[in-house]
Amino acid sequence: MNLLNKIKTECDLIIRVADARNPKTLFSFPTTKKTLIVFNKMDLLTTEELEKLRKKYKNAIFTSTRTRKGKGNLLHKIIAFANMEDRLVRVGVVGYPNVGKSSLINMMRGTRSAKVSATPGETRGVQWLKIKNNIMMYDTPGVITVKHLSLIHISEPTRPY
Ligand SMILES: Nc1nc2c(ncn2[C@@H]2O[C@H](COP(=O)(O)OP(=O)(O)OP(=O)(O)O)[C@@H](O)[C@H]2O)c(=O)[nH]1
Ligand SMILES: [Mg+2]
Repeated sequence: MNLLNKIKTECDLIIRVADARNPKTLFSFPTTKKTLIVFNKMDLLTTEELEKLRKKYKNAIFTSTRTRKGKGNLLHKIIAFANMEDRLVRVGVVGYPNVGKSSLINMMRGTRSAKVSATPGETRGVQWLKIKNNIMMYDTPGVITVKHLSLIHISEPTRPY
């Protein structure tokens, strides 16, 4: 089973992460599971750019793992979901390479457990990390699709995930 299908099967809640500077990095992820959209790296946006994005994506959560903005909001939404389910819930974090998936998980946990790097493709394997007693988060490698290849300039050959 490929990784995205595995996430769809195993996770109860899916977090789709994109780089706020480039909303096109939000790839479609059709699933019947509850999904949250996160635009990370909001610290790199001007106030005007942020306002525009907020208007366009009214239900999205805006975060910065640098300034920790949006942490409470995202955590609140995850906890609210977990409390409703009243059992251990698994949260899958998906997105293109380098958008800040591992950084987000570290921010939610409050510790640096997931490896972060400026180099896309840092996260190789997949790992479960506990963020609360009843919440596990699934850190995954960035997913590279054909659409993504047209969005970024890649100087090195890219491994397929
Ligand atoms: N300015 C800024 N940089 C960030 C933010 N979040 C992450 N970064 C940086 O973005 C780079 C990638 O972060 P990662 O957390 O490794 O991204 P990832 O999505 O897990 O990447 P892969 O595992 O390679 O798919 C690192 O250099 C981080 O320090 C943010 O909110 N603001
Ligand atoms: Mg990572």
